[in-house]
Amino acid sequence: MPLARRPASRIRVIAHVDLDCFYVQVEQRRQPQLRGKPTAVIQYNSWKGGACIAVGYEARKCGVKRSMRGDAAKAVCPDLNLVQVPVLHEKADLSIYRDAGSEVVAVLSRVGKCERASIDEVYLDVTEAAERLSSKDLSTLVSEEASTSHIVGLPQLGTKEWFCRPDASREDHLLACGAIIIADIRLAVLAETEFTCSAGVAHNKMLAKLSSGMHKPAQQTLVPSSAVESLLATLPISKIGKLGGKLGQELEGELGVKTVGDLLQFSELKLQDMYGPNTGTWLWNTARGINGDEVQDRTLPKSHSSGKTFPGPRALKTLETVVYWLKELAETLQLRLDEDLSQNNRTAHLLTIHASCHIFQEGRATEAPKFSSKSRPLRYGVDKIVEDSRYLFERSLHEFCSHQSAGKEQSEITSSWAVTGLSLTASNIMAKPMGVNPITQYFGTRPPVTGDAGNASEQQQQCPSISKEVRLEEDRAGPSVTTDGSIPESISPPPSRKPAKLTDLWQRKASLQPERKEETVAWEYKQEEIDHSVFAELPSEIQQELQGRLGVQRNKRGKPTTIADFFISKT
Ligand code: TTP
Repeated sequence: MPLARRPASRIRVIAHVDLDCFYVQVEQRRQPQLRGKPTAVIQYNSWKGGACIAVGYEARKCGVKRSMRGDAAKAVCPDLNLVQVPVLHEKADLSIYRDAGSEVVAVLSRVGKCERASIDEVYLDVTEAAERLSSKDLSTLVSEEASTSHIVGLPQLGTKEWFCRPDASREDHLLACGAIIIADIRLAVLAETEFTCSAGVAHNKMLAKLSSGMHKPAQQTLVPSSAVESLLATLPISKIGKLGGKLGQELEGELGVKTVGDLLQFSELKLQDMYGPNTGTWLWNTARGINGDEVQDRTLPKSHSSGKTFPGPRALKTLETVVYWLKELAETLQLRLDEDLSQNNRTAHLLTIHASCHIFQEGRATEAPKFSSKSRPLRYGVDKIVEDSRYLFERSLHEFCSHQSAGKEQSEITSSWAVTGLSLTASNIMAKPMGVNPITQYFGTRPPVTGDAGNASEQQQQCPSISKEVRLEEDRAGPSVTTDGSIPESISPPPSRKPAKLTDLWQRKASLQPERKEETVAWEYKQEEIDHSVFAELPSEIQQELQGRLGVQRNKRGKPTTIADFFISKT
């Protein structure tokens, strides 16, 4: 449910930064011969050439789309380079992408409060830096990159003039300062990581997020307050994250609302009456572009996930195969949990299982309800995660199948289930309290689930056959919680400290940076053991030393004047 937060009392400058075709950029950095060539990244599995999960902009020009399978993509673009996501333990290993995202977060977090929203998206609150910049003469500070910013409601030609006009309102002036800061930090991201990103700059998170994708790749868009009404007037409600699902369908069905602007005709009271006080106020605010959500100071992930899809003939049809994969997923999840504990001193407290499941009757998939996601307190240890997730899976499966077989005699039921996606998520992550051993506190927090549900795994499952064991285990294992079923992003811990090297550009703006307290860390390393992926996570002084010793070449290429130039020069 969306939360109606009070709008901020002071003018804020918020950016949403989104990396362009992220996995493709990571692969092109690993294999520079792919730069400028049509490239797509495919998910691990060979069915019809694998699913495209990221498509480079050159490939998009040739008609390749994310929804395509590799074979279909090759058919529309024969020169397409398909790169498979790295594989570990028979499933996708996203660590290179997570680490690459962490490199970017380390750069972006220099300009203000930084919230890592997904593997390749970050919110930044740059209000303080913008306020500091606002007393300066902007005409000398607008870089070429900043002057290419798009301003909603204004022709791009006049961008620099718009930034520097003397009669600008305080709101617009701060927005211009924010745009200068964000353009510079995007250049720094490019110089230090080789990745281009796009950004939206506005007075709140909702508007910043809406605008970051308006001009891609490698560009930024500003939303002045004066443009909000016309921007929202024709914006389909599905473009607002929280209106994409059930609430959006209800608004359309019950009020005939198709665009955000359509909401303006309803009073706050009416909306509260229909959708409750909180959601009603949130809808009323959203229609006016008002959003009080704070940028959270969070560069670490909110959750860890491990998942796999089993499309078409690979669907899992027995409990035995499901448990096999739960073990694989649990191993990866436990590794991530261990890493988070040792690097960040954090522990997760909730385990959630998500699955996509279909019912087959006489060999054909039938309409079935959503397989509900379920959660329970997380116990550390692969065996315990397997045990608990199996229990949750069986409960959901029981509900799923009960719905299907309601009102039928046992002899009439000829359906079987097939799982096409499975994922485990560890969330409710908190700092380990001082003086408490977080792992031991999880051992034995409840009696282990000992029921022999394994009997049901021997043959292909027909729906009703599991119900008894599931009920048995439910009695022993206590309640579980149904969640909303959304699959959280899986992102890894970012570096514990920021790289020291700043671009020349950034040095010019050094006065804008908020002060950060440096920690003292004892760190031992062997030069030959330093892997590229951990470079950004090293203490800054060691990075500098290594840059000298290893002769890191990445940043030495000629500097493009705008990020879009760089993008074009790659193509
Ligand atoms: P997105 O930001 O949605 O897309 P993108 O970065 O590839 O392209 P764009 O320039 O249009 O923003 O997703 C970020 C990465 O997440 C993407 O590169 C691959 C991965 N991803 C998946 O693995 N599965 C998915 O279904 C989606 C949407 C993304």
